Amino acid sequence: MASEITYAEVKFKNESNSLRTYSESPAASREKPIHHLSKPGTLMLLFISLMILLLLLAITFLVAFITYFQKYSQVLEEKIAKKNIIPSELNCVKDVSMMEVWSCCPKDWKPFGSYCYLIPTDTSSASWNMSEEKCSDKGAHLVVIHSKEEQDFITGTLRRNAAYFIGLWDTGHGQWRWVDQTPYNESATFWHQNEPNNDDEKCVMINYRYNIGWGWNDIRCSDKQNSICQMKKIHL
Ligand code: MMA
Ligand code: CA
Repeated sequence: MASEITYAEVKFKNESNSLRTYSESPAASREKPIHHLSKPGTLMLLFISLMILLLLLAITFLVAFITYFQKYSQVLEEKIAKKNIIPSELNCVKDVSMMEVWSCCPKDWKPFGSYCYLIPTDTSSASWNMSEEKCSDKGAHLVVIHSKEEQDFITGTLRRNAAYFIGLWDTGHGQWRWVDQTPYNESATFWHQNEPNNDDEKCVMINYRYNIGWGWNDIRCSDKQNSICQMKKIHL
């Protein structure tokens, strides 16, 4: 029994001894990684690498920012240029309803009410989308017809054997919309009899039907037709 206790004491001593020996051994101390970091040369190298990395990052960001800014200002400039389309020549009249104000339309455009109209004299047909784009390039849009008087004025200037796209299109199934966001008013529409008649015909033209007169017909947007552009009068 007594010899058993002695063995336990010896074992305990041995363990604590071996621990102490390990921590104090010079070989173990050399293995500690913290010893390497404390060298001033290594620290400096790490610092320089970090600085170079940061510099590279900053340069990358700067280049990306400059590229983005240049692209953005180019898009902005184009937008402004498109908005400020100034016609080279204007025809103006003194507006009786507005004192000291001149109401102007670009040369070759016809004035009526508060709008100017470009009626094609030659046959230059294009799809509905292309026609709207051509108007938009002139600072205008495909014609929006607000009243019978306006429709009569326009048709009075058109050729009976031609057809002309107007600024009306179908956004769904009979969801008619004007290009300038004027609300579609059923009571001021001038469809030919039995038109619109086809859900695949999503764009609208105006044409003359023999013995009937002028009216609207829905046709395919890819069809090529003449077109009428319209813009608000310019006040000077
Ligand atoms: C007919 C008539 C119109 C239709 C066109 C398509 C000539 O008119 O059915 O409603 O839009 O054909 O070409
Ligand atoms: Ca039709």
